[in-house]
Amino acid sequence: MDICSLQKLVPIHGVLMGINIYENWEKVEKFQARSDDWVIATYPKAGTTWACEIVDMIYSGGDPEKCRRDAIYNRVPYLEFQIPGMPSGVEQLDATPSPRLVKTHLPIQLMPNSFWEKNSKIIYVARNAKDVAVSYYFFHQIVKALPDPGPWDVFLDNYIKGNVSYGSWHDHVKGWWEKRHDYNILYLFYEDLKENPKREIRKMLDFLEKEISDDILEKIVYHTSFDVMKTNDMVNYKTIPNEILDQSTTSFMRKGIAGDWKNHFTVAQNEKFDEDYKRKMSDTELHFRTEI
Ligand code: PPS
Repeated sequence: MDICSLQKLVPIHGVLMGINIYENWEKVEKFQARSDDWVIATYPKAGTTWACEIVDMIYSGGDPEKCRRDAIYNRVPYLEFQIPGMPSGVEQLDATPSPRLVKTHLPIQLMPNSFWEKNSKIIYVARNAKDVAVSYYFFHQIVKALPDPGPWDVFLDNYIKGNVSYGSWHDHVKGWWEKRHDYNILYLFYEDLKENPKREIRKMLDFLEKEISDDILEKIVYHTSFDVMKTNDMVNYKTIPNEILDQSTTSFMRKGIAGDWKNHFTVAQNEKFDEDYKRKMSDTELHFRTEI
């Protein structure tokens, strides 16, 4: 299979997604959620892997050895994942005994209905739009199944317009925010997790109805810190072959900070971004910090 043939984006109910996901959409739509599924939902690059590792540490009672049982993409299968020749996310999840951990980047309106029917617990993590833009740009350079991002200026323009995989960041974060009280959703922010991981992990524990000692909580904070995760091959995606994810120019675990956008946005780009942002976010109370 030529991985570059997967780079085409096609709208699914108006949201751009990889052609591979589009062609297998029916299987995702019909996915059978279970009431004891724990789901981590995000717009790409919002701290998904971080949240997945935290949740698996909670699931494993704070034992890092248990979390080394497999790579993160097998411990927390990616619901809509679909690359020919590899098991799809749906296949992986169908074969996983309960309780399962599930990763998804789907906007809320595209979530399979069974998640609402089963009232599964969903942790949504949102990250400020500017840091996501930068992280997503570098990610496009290393993932062979994503379209060539072109120069930063071009990518940023496409990102602002929602012409990227998973569509508009604004619609994604607002969509999940607006429905957070209608379903079993805990809405968290990357910047808060960065500022005070202990406090935010406590919120996860309360939401998941898990009690652990302070010692174990400290262990989870340490094991899921950026520096530790960067060198942990079970989470840094180094186990993925170069033909799919080539980390020779930039790492998946790249910087892991809030505010890196300042090193990449020009003054003009920032002004244009802010003007557009103000308009698109004028109808929500949702507030993001672009630095901490
Ligand atoms: S993906 O591909 O959409 O699932 O990517 P995702 O995991 O959502 O996002 C990757 C970014 O998250 C950063 N990251 C972390 N930051 C802080 N602490 C920890 N532990 C951590 N783990 C991952 C990762 O470095 C990517 O952000 P950037 O800004 O590119 O460094």
